[in-house]
Amino acid sequence: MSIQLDTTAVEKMKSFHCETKCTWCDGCGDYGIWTAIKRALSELGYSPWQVLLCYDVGCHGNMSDKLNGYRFHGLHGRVLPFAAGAKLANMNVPVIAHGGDGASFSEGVGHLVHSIRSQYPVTFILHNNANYGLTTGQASSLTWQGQPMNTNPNGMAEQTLPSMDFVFSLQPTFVARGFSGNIPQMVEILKAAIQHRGFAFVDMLQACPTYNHFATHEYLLSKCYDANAEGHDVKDFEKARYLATHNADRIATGILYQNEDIPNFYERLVPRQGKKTQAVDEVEKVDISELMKEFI
Ligand SMILES: Cc1ncc(C[n+]2csc(CCOP(=O)(O)OP(=O)(O)O)c2C)c(N)n1
Repeated sequence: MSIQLDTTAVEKMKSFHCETKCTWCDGCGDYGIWTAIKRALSELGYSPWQVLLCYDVGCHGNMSDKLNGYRFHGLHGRVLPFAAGAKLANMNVPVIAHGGDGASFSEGVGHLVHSIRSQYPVTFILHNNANYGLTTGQASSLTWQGQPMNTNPNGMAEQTLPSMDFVFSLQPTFVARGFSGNIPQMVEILKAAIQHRGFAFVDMLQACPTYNHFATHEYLLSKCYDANAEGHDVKDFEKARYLATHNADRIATGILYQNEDIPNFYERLVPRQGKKTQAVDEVEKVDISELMKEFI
């Protein structure tokens, strides 16, 4: 059997590739997510010069020099304000923001809350390895309670933050969950997320073979199933919330909730109504020398 390749998409995918040496550990889930993003953007027809990729600080953030595109590498927990601002300045550019579970559910959790309630039109990929990877296996709020970690050798005492229940409590318009071991599914999720009208929250469960010895690649492989293939209706909010939060026996993956009827933040901005230009096109040189005299 011969495999039919879309040569245009393959060439595009190569254009996203950087030769920078990968420093992720062998078996890190970031390799799979990295590949899926390249494929998703290529299959959507984008070239590197047409996209903005924003990274938080963390192991995942080291992707910033491994994937071509306009790139921004910010402060820990602060990727979303930058990504939202850039997107609102130029709505023609797809903006993908990456954050770790440490950054997104501790340092930067406030930004996540307001990004969802504001519906900034940004794709957010949560690199969910359930620990602070770059700082060598500290417990994060998504580490399993009781789990021994480098910072908590007797087991993490705090409750694990119910992240998906929390996200659903904020009335999101797009929630999906992928697994770093299933690249074709991640590609389909990312293509839908990038084209989503508002804020797209994508929980990517990822293996961290060095520090996460509980939700391992093998564990995730045995638990994850494709909810879309089982006929899940992505418009059913309550069912999606149930699937996202009941993970003891099986972990539902795929697009869990999608609502394209809610306007995003930009569409709600009264001063932008009817504008044919992007805010970035309207930047003007303004002489502020008179104003500055007030401070002398
Ligand atoms: C405000 C702030 N807090 C803490 C740090 C230290 N720090 C850098 S990376 C990191 C861990 C990142 O973990 P996570 O966000 O889960 O991403 P991962 O490395 O697992 O991909 C920490 C705590 C920092 N640089 N800035």
